[in-house]
Amino acid sequence: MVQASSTRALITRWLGSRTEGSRLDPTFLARLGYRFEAIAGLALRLYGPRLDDPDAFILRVADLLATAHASRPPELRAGDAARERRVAQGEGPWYLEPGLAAYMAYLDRFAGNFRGFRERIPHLERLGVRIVHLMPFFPCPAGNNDGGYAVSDYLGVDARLGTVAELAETARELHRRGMYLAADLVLNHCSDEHPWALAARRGERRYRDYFHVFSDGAAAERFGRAMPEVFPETAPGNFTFVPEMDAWVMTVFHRFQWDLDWSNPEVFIEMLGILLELANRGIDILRLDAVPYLWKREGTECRNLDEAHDIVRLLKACADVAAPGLAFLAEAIVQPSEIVRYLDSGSVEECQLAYHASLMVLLWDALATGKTAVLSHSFGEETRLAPGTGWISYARCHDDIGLGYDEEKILRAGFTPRAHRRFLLDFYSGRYPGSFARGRLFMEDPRSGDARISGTCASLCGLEKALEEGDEAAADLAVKRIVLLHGLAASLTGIPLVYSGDELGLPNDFSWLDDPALADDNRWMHRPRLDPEALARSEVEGTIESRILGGVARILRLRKDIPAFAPDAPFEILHPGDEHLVLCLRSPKAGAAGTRILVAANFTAGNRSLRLPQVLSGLGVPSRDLLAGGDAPSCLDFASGRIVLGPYALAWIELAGPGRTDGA
Ligand code: OTU
Repeated sequence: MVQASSTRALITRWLGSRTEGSRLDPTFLARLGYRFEAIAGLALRLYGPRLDDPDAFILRVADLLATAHASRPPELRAGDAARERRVAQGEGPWYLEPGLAAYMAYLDRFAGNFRGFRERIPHLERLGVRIVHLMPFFPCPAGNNDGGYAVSDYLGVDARLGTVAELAETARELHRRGMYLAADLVLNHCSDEHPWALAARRGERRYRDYFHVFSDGAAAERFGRAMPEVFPETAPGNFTFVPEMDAWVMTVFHRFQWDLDWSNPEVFIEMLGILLELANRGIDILRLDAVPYLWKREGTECRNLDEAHDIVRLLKACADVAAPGLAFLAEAIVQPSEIVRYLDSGSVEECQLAYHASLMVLLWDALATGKTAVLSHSFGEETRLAPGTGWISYARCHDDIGLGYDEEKILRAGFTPRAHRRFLLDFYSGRYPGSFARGRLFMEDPRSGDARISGTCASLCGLEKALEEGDEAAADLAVKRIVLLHGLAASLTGIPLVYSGDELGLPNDFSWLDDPALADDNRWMHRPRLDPEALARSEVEGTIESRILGGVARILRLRKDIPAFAPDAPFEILHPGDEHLVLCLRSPKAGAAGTRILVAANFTAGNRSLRLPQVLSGLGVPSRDLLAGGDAPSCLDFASGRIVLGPYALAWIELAGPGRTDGA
């Protein structure tokens, strides 16, 4: 281990080795000095045993940081400084700025390409989102490439979508409008057509070592024994036999996605260089794809291992030196207690944002059952976060909905876990009698009976069925459900995220079945193209599209100016004694001005009434419903203190007067 004193010696040695030593940017040097010990410590912990010359490795990392910082465009450096200033002045990190909302889209499906994207920005502004996640836009193999998550060149741009220059220009354009760009770093695996994989196939030792390769099939089998399968139906097993190499390569996702061996320090150096270069193109948030899978150890599930966390810490410490404006978003769709570990990481930071996968599942649970016990009892416990971190709260994304929550919570809510799971799968695949949903099962595993759920928000909420049956009342309820889910994502905690097409209520898209490259992956049913006609209809008052877009936009607009809805403002779930309602008390952060808000949601198609003084005893006096007048209205009667929530209504009741002062 390098000790503190030798750390200083090492940094001095490094400065001496740089010809431009004296010309290095002082801010850069200050940042490097501040992080150097953490970087050296993590690098040695991860790679020490594999390094002949640990000092040389650490100096290489420092070199990379210096080079990346030197080529960081001036406007991005100015942005870094502004973001650091915010924090220094006590305004908190930029990505937790109150009012931010996010949108995610496949560039081709949303706008054709980077050039078309520019013309779609007004749509995003109308919706009220300021963070845009453009999903993988990198070169990838033709045919099945897992929606671009099989990357063949991390620093290129898929020619069908545009050029590297257009990517940087898109980032600049977004920044000019006060918006931010999020993009993927697909760091667990690359495509089997990536030059590293091609070189490994040719037998180049250096590159073979970039992957987990087993010449002995039995050894691979042993290694994988405890590893779960991500796509059991279409990509069973965790290894693929590669004839040219006469060996088994680890492929946890698809056979064309080769897992990188992050225990190899050269893989770390490669990925760090890529990360810093992407940051220099103006990306503000890097979504760390499949981050739980980074480290593998025989005999384990090869998920959520401590080393995976150390890798993220090391990457973040490095990014903080060369591109300190950059935030990491953890894509860790794992158990709630494991997700928070990517955020709450002790003294060295890890990710700043993470998908609130548990909230997402809990919302769908409540919608199917019409009961909120599982949500109300689980949500709070899993959601306490470290300062400076926040959730991305969402109803749908491009992936399936997995039902991976703790069985104990289901039991506590009075359900039998197995039967409950079966019910949810039947409900959302439309098999359950009376179900309004039109989804499909994804990755059904006949051995375990497990499956996940595919379908767009609208189709799962009943819009597809209602329109097909020409049932206006049912369509009306479906619209309310869609707005309710987005409204809760916008007001329970975190930063709300809208998945492209959901703001227009786009139904399942069955064209995926006609494309052989997509046909075995039904997640494509909920990745519709942004239909220009639906977009046009959204501008016509009274249409379904305008009601959904209008409803969601209104919620995002109103939320923007409510301090209690800052992403990291406190919340508390209240238990109203009505199993069909969710009640959540939001308070402005300590020291911030603003009133408390009671978020109230009805998960049934009927009216529910509630006596507020009872649930609010001592918490404050209801003054008005900030959402009143919307699509699913509530009715607040001051005299009696009673609120009537209409079908699937959401209310934001502002509280005045006496109340507890925690957080306020
Ligand atoms: C991610 O999802 C992406 O979001 C998917 O679109 C990709 O197919 C996949 O990675 C491979 O790149 O299993 O069902 O805990 O759950 O990484 C989706 C994280 C997935 C995994 C997640 C993965």
